[in-house]
Amino acid sequence: MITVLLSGFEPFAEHTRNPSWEAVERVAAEWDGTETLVTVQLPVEFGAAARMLLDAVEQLSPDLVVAVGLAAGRDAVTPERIAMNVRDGRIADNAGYLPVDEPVVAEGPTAHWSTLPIKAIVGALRQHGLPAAVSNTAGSFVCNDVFYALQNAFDGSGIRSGFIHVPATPETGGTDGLPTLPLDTIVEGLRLAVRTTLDTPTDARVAEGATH
Ligand code: PCA
Repeated sequence: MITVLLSGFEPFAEHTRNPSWEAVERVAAEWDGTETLVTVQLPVEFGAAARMLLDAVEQLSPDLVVAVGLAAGRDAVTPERIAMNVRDGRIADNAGYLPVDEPVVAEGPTAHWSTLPIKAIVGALRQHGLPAAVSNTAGSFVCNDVFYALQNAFDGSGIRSGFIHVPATPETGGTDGLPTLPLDTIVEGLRLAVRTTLDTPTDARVAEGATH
């Protein structure tokens, strides 16, 4: 039995809702494959969010982990290429913590690549008429913190993991003047991203190029 762990986040900053959580819940509830999809909602807190995700990993031993977060202002579903070993908040996290130029993992490598087939995911979404693009930075806030901790934990394991940022929806709040996508579109995009990853052999990632 294949187990897929999906994470989303609680609301933060000016946003009253977080579509990353709403979408992963729906992807899991509506999944029609033979795989088991499990979801976990993470706090928007440096360190604590990553610990919660890695605790779930330890409990479930998943075959694939896809962490999802909101990137308000983006207009496409964006698989992240690279996680950086830095915490540098523009705003404080939900626990009031605002790190400046700290590492996620002391003495850890500068960065980790995503091990999701990010180009195949973008291709699949576009083929279905959904807006998608590779992103070259997950920022330096809590999403990148979780992404880096996840990739660091799985480094060399052969288990696929990565991070996808999604745009705001019209219901997210605090998005005046920013682009939004309907939640249904985000759900369909994430569903396709998981399906594509499951259907793309690990070797195909290497064939596409070592950096994704
Ligand atoms: N987005 C934030 C943290 C939680 C979320 O959904 C980020 O991009 O870091």
